[in-house]
Amino acid sequence: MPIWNPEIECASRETIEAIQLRRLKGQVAHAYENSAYYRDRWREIGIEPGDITELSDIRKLPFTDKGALRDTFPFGMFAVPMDEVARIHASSGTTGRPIVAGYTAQDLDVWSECIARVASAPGVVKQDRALMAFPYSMFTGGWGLHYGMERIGAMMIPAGAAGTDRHLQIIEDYGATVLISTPSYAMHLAEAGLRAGYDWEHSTLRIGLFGGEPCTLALKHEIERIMHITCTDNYGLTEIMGPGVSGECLGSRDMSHIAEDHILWEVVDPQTGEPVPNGQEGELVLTTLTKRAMPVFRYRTHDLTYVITDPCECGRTSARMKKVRKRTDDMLIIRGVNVFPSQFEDVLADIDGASVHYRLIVTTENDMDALELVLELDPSAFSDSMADMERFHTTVVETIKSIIGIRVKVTLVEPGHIERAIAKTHHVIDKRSSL
Ligand code: DLL
Repeated sequence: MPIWNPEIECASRETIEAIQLRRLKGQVAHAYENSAYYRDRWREIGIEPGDITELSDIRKLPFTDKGALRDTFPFGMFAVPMDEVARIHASSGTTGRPIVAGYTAQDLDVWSECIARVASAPGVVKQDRALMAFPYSMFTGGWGLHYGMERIGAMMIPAGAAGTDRHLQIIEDYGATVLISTPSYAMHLAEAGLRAGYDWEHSTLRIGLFGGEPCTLALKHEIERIMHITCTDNYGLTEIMGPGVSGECLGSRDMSHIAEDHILWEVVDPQTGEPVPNGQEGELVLTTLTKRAMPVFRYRTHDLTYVITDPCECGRTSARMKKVRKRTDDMLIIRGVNVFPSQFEDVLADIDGASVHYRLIVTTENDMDALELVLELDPSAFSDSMADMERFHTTVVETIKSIIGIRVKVTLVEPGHIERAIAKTHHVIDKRSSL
């Protein structure tokens, strides 16, 4: 598979670290000179740009979190005059003010470069025709990937949130070869196509570029199986850039290469904020190295992962982060046991007849979290026989009990019952706050 920028993506660790250090110093100086927010904060704790002499000095700087971005809404973290800001994006989240990200023309250029790398990894080339199914909105997914794909020279089909019927028609009419969307939307489109009698096997579509939400291997394989395509899952967040922070290659399909020349990564213990050894799971903390409009230092992503730096079989040497499946803030405590929704996905992936569609409903019972799993049956497992259904139900309850260690209420529903999300899927429905 082509590597977009081998000089950087395959550079030695020494080269990468030298680039990172030079850029980190530049980024700190830029923020100190041009952002009152950072200058004031660093002065309070006696930090000056000259204190950064090696990469580990990053730890002298304080963490930044969502709260800081909300408090300075909308432009308080910008470090360039407003007439140099070429674009803004925002992520709404569920509560409070949106998180705003700003980009200069140079930042947009870097962003497109990072997307071009991610898209090249599964083999996107100039001859491709890409159906954009992310909305063109304040969300970074649509515009970010659009311009990165144009950097490769691919033809963009800017459908946005046109709906499944239109998307199917567009694939057929214009011979789309790449689908860009969340994995849940891709699954939704795959199923809608099957219902409409669409012949995925002979469709022109060959690659899926997904991201924006966790994607299980089971879900990815299911989409690949139905649509007869190769999919990669790509990670990013508005605060740092949007998509393009890291991307899956076809070498190690459960890891994503980080754009290390533009982003410095750390993995810390979420409780103490102290670094964890390489390869050990913790919270991902990111620092921008080249952002002009809105530099961000030591951003607490809340995403849990681990990072390794040994070279990958795809030829890239850039550090790889394990796919993000859990966040520090999605842990549930059920009768004293700490559980993440992703654990249920892993258990269900190994049960024949369980589909990839599920919801976890959290309520409070006797002052503790109580959990119900609503699980959609795979069409192959659906049966009119009560005895068969009861047997399947018992298997699900008992497997969860033996692997995760808790007994949950399991409700089985027929295929198609669970609503499909057009954008990010929220698997957990938390009813606790309303009780
Ligand atoms: O979701 C950026 C993006 C758009 C990435 C399109 C890839 C494709 P936000 O809306 O700010 O940005 O959400 C960022 O979503 O901290 C993760 O928790 C989660 N997330 C994003 N991509 C992935 C992924 C975009 N591939 C938050 N796997 C992040 C797991 C993901 N989680």
